Amino acid sequence: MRRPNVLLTGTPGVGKTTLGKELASRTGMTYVNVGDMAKDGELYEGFDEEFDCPILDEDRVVDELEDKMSEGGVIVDYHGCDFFPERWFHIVFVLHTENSFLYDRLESRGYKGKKLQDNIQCEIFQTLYEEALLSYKKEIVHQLHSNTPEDLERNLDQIMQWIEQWMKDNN
Ligand code: DAT
Repeated sequence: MRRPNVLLTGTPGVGKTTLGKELASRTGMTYVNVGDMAKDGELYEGFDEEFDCPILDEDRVVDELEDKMSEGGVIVDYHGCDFFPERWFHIVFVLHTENSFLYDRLESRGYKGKKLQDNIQCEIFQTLYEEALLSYKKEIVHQLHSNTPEDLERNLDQIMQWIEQWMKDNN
């Protein structure tokens, strides 16, 4: 049975991990958190002093994921999307959170100063939505509100319905 690959992207704190893990547990699909994968495998190529974070070795991430992605049924979670091969994904969801909610979530994660401001700005300017539209066909890119637990449930329902339909159409 063929299953689709789903990309969840958006600014840190918008709820990708929460949605991705729950989606995986309800569908039996495989959840991949690219940030964790990079940390575990030390897939870095330096440190960005300005943004206070390691620089992802994008080529090694792509190499390590290639086999899994070609099997299908993978949910990928990352706050970037322009370096994945376009052919990997059947649908792309960009999560969006209002600033008042996002600010609290990032603050309670320990973000402050420039890092907090940069992430809030990233969300205000819809940076990840733009990046997704430049990297994938616009027909497969969808924005989802991710402010409340009700949003989470609705997003799960919608994505599961979409997956079910995709499987009917492709098997
Ligand atoms: P991300 O993976 O995008 O960085 P996360 O899943 O770790 O985000 O979520 C950040 C915090 O926000 C975490 O404490 C859970 C909470 N959260 C996620 N989605 C939510 C939603 N729809 N409603 C309320 N809180 C949510």
